[in-house]
Amino acid sequence: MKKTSSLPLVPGKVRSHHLSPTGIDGTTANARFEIQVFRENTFRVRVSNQKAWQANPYSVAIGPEENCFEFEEDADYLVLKTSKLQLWIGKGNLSMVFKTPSGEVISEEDPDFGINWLGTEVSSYKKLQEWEKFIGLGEKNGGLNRYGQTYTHWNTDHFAYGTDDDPLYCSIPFYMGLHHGIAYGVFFDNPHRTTFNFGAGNNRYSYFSAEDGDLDYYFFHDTSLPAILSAYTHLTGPPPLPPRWALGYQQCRYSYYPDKDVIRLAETFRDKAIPGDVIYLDIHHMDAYKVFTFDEARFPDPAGMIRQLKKLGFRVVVILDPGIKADTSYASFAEGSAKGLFVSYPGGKPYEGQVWPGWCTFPDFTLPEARTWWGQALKFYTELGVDGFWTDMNEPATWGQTLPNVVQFDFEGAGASHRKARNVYGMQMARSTREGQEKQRPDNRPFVLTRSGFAGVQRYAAIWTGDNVSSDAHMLAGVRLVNSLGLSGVPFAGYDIGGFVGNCTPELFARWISIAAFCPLFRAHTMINSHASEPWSFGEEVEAIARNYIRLRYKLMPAIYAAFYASHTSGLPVAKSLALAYPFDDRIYHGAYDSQYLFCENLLVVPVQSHQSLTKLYLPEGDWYHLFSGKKQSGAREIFWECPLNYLPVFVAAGAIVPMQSVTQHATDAHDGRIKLHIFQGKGVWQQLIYEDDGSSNAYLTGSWARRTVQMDHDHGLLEIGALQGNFPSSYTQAKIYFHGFSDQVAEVGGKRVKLDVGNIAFLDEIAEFDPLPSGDHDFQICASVPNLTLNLDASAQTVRLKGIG
Ligand code: NBV
Repeated sequence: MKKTSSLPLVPGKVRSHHLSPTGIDGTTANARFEIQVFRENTFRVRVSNQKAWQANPYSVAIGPEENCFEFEEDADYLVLKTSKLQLWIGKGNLSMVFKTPSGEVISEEDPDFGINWLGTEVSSYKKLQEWEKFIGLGEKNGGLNRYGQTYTHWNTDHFAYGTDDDPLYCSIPFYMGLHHGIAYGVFFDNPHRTTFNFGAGNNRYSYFSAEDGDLDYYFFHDTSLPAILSAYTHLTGPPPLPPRWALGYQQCRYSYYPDKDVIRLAETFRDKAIPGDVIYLDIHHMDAYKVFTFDEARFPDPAGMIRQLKKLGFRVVVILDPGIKADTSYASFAEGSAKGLFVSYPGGKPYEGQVWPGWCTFPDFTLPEARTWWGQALKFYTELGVDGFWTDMNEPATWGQTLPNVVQFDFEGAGASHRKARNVYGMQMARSTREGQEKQRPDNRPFVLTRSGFAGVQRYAAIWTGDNVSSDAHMLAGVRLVNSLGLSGVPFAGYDIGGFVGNCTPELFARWISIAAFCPLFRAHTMINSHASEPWSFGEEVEAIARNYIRLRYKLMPAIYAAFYASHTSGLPVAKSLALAYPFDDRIYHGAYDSQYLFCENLLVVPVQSHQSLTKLYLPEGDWYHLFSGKKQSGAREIFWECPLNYLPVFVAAGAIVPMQSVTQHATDAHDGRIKLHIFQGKGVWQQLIYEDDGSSNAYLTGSWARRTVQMDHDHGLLEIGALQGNFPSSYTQAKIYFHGFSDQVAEVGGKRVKLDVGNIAFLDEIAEFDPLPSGDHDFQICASVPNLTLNLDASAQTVRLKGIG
């Protein structure tokens, strides 16, 4: 006979239900449930076998809308319908079946044990659909398609992780599924340790489980993958626009000191005409690793040093570790103890764990008073002129150990053990750091770079992928991690260029920095005692390559800034996995191509390894121009492409408009007043936003910006530079328009015929040949004979006609 005790508990028959303006709630034989219709494309499902709900107060930023659904009932189902999504709830066992408005099944739970409990563990088992693919899930290693894999969310300090290791530092329990031309999203809003199985070790189910808490998930469906991702980001809060300087090149190392070395570092960038914006101070800036202190011997005058750096156009970002040295003579410890702000054992004794300073206590960032206290303490740094913060070790990390599960957290008054609070701790540290900056420097946009996070972390911080290793495999894994974070609501993300652990080779650094020039967060970093990772640390050839790509990054700043602004409004990433644009093209999921991505919408970046000089790549449908040579290629095919160390394969979608400007030495430095519009001949109508604001304050939130839409109607040969909108003065007084792939020689501007100029364009400078290399060793690529035109800009709209002008 079967032992019934091994069987899972299931909800059982629906016993009652009750309709409200936001959804339906009710009871079953063994559980209670609530369905909320948040938006037409966003439904929330909550089921529990406990008396009280155990909501996560941290991730969701909006509430449900009222009256946006219809309700129907028959003998077997309770049905909620909107114009985008239907949910059929089986009355027999509360199994959830999601359908499109026309009745196709999107996702269905097993009717017998779709929702079940094994002890405190709660799960949802959904039938695998034929050829179903799964993407996203935040900072997770592995390929783009997560089918056949299983993943755990449990924020972990994973020094020198392997490129298949799981879990890492950050948990975002949101994924998207695809099958039969249908896409959907699932966000499991439960902060406990969770597991996602996408058909690993079984051929029937994808399922997700939490070791405790509610089954509390959001289901999204819309007509496109970007609409689904936008709905998720809308739910968990839009990413704010970063300060413009944070989009420039950032230099880090563990650690730069003393102060004169930091100044010399900044001066070297300027002397070598290598643009740069940020220098980081890692843990050696502190006195005995005590946060909110400076080591007085290494940094006798931090304010003076920061002033000098600012004159050179550099900002300082300092590291913040959560561990507070347990030492009664240390003011932060004494204050935090007196106010009861540290996480503690049951009974109230503060928990102590070992980190840099020795035994430490940890602020309870789930306690509002502790967040406020921490935010006020940041004054120490902001008054010295520090512009940003880097929240490290916030998994929280205690020398590779995990905290005892009995340790208690406030959890906004609800109380939670470490089991429930761990995954949100880092995000709350980032939040408190952001909110502190907002208080201390209300006129400046905050910048926080965090290692740990949870769903919704994009509201507070950028993420970097922790302690990676100097290897080709890590370089490519980092690209996929950043793309996956982008598929999970976090647009501002990056990896340590050159690798944190180990010694980078010259070739690897050259390749890594070339790829990273197209990464939302552009930061080099390396470990103590490892080979330096400044752009000039690997010899003249690598320095020239690094300079070229860093300069290209700054030339692309109008495209990058517009992409971040678009991301702030849409929640879509700046580095886009090809899945967002070509979700049903099977070839983009192929292991050889699944690191390829789109940067700023229309630049197709193909990451290649350091030793490769030839690569096979996949061009999706449409035509593509090779950025550096202007050569046109047709898409929907795999091609071989040469990739010498100084030329990363980058292509532009035919039709696109790529806005650029002159090189500057830092992101807020004045350019030459010209916006350069590179238009790549194609089909149909393409648009590009030019977005400007002060780059540093929050005035953009109340309309202080300058915007223009540039539109190219390729079929009619009509370019329209839209009128300037907004009340911020534009910095561009001229537009230089480059027509790539066009054979036109004349244009009509404002009713007048104008002869187009013709010239060569090099997006990268020629690399000098260094001894003992033979002359001509380095390829030099140009876009030859590109017709172009210069226009003076004022606030009004202008039209350039290329076709039919006789
Ligand atoms: O603060 C030192 C390092 C930091 O440089 C690195 O980026 C973090 O991921 N930190 C980890 C502490 C541990 C390093 C072994």
